[in-house]
Amino acid sequence: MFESLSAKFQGAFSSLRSKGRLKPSDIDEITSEIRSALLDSDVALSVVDFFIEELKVRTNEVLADLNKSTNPANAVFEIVNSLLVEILGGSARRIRYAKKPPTVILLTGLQGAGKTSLAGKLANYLKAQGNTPLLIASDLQRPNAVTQLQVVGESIGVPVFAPEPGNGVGDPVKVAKAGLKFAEDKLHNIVIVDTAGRLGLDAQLMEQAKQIRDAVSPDEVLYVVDAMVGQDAVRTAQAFQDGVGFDAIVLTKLDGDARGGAALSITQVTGKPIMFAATGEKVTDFDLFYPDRMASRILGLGDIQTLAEQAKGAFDSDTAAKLESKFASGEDFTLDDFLAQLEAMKKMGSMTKLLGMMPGANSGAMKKQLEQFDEGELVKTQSIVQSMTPLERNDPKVLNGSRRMRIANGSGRQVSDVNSLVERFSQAQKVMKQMRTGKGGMQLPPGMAMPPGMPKQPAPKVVNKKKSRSGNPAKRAIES
Ligand SMILES: Nc1nc2c(ncn2[C@@H]2O[C@H](COP(=O)(O)OP(=O)(O)OP(=O)(O)O)[C@@H](O)[C@H]2O)c(=O)[nH]1
Ligand SMILES: [Mg+2]
Repeated sequence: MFESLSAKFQGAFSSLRSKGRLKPSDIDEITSEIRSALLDSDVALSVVDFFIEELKVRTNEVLADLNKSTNPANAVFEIVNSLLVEILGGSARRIRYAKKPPTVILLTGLQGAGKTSLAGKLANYLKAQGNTPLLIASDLQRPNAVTQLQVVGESIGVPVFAPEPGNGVGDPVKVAKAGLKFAEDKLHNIVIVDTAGRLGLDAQLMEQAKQIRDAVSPDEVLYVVDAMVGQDAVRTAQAFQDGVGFDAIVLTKLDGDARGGAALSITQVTGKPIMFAATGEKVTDFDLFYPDRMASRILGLGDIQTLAEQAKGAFDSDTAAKLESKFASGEDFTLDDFLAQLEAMKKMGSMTKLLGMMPGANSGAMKKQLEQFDEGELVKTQSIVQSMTPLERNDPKVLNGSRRMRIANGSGRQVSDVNSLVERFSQAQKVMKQMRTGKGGMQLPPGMAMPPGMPKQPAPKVVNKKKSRSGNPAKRAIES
């Protein structure tokens, strides 16, 4: 998902980086490229207008400073990053539990949005957190909707409250109420109410959802939306907001390859945060949504924090301890550490998904690699790093042209592959450094040593105000 948006952003920045000092016309150019990238990806016009207006204001405010910074293009990049984080809701939001259990979560959304699947994914996640969820089948519209939820419930070991079989069409509002009573009696601390969807918006659907809402007084109404739906997504979300109201959004089908920009617009348009993301049909294809991590992915920096959390189990304790002390002492994350990550990842399943979180995953060389992923490709990526000397891995700045050529030859890759790897790596490294020194603070997963991918807070407008170490900013961009 978001590959084309990501590729366009990266293309725009790659040409900006080649410019060194920036003139107002360069800013105009990148602004217009970003505008068309957003529009082409189906981002809602109002959101594009906001984004571009803010981008112009923020870059203008700091244009003089931009050219004093070590890397003017990166300063613009940071502004775009912070704007992306902003339209995605700023900070992550999690479920608010009721003071007096059960916490009631109501799922709404169009037909086929992924509500029933999400009910299972969410219940599975909450159960793993030590909760005792109950699923309530309040979709009595489709004949097999109840059975679908029962099958999901059974597969994850979560009970499902459903109307007695043979009860005809039944009344979903009564089922919801009875289910809630059942949960109170049986001391379930969370209930998840699955409701019926319709193909399009209709008054009856809204009315039924409203009645269920009023019957169970949910603590959280989640609006489930298929991220593959195009521009209609925003209009439909607004209609649901007016009709039923919701507290947060769940994006599903993020594993698809549609443009997805409309889904990215819903938060800005409705003012509601995205809480979860579904990335496949399996019950475990479920992630908490982090605006900063998503922005990081879209900008081609990958999602090293999620990667780190998932790779946690794959690191042996020695490597983990080494990385932990390294991170604590403020030492740079090096290509050797990167190599250790790759080795650890090899021990895990779903390599494509994991690699998709790597810096540059959506850029030319690596995107192709992902699409045609096989174990041999991973070995080649590793071989680029392995073809480097210890000095080069520790300090990629020494990688001049002839060293890069030697590495390309040694690893059987192109120099451009080496360049791309080094460039993405050093960008990610910088962000990690900002994380460590930044005000926002940082939370590592318990026992985990890996540096995270992006700041928790939106990045400051211009983060890089240091004087250029090299006189020529373009040269610095290549050097770094
Ligand atoms: N690839 C992919 N498929 C998904 C995802 N979430 C749901 N699906 C599939 O989408 C289809 C519809 O999902 P459901 O959960 O039944 O959708 P629903 O909103 O409950 O639909 P109705 O009950 O008809 O309103 C199913 O085939 C799911 O397996 C996802 O994140 N990725
Ligand atoms: Mg359903």
